[in-house]
Amino acid sequence: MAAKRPKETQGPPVGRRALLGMLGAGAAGLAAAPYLQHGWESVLATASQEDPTGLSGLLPNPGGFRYYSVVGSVPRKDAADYALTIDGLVDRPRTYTLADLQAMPQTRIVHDVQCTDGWRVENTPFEGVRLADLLDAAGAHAKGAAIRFTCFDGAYSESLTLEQARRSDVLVALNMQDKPITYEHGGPVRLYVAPMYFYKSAKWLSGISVTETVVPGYWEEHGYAVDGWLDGADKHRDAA
Ligand SMILES: Nc1nc2c(c(=O)[nH]1)N[C@H]1C(S)=C(S)[C@@H](COP(=O)(O)O)O[C@H]1N2
Ligand SMILES: [Mo]
Repeated sequence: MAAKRPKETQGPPVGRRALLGMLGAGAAGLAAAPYLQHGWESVLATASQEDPTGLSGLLPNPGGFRYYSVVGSVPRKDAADYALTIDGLVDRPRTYTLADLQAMPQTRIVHDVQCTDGWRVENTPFEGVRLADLLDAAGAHAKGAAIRFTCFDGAYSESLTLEQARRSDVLVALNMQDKPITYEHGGPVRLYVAPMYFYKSAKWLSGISVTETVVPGYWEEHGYAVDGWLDGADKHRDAA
């Protein structure tokens, strides 16, 4: 599968698969637990990580998706307690409820989803608020050049440059496959960065912070490319 993961080889030599392999190699067993519990489909997911041939990626699984989480348990949030905070280098920091986000103009994008593990789900609809609209409402400062995303799983994070974040194909998504995003897929709200590998699309999104420089996200600290462009992505597409 290494051939399908060119982005990973551009960073430091420790990719996700190597990290998982090392952590799983014995002494670090306890520390490894949250990593190895990569998702609810634990049998499939574990098979994928331990299968150097990548053949397990060909196993049938519902809808073609794997469920990924870097922690073993994630709180559930709904309209009653979900909150998305926008802060950092902005004029108007704000916290949005789910209802606030639902009341904003919605954009629907249909694009292929692609994970660096080799699986892909073609023509997947996502729908939600353009991140650009939220950034406009917040009024990013001139020295703000990047965005840091945080999640209510308490562990995952992601980043985009401000230019990338303003693209019209980057959503704070409320729907996936024309239904409210399920808990397993990162609901009620996840990021969706259509032109990049799916690791950029942070699940269980709870924080959007404008920063002066890019702060590498969770997998990027372990060797993933900060710019997760898919092959063939139009990197210079105009912002919204
Ligand atoms: N909070 C959080 N977001 C995440 C991840 C994660 O582990 N935690 N995994 C990423 C990776 S590597 C992929 S491929 C997709 C998987 O999304 P899915 O579980 O909805 O299929 O979520 C991305 N966003
Ligand atoms: Mo992924």
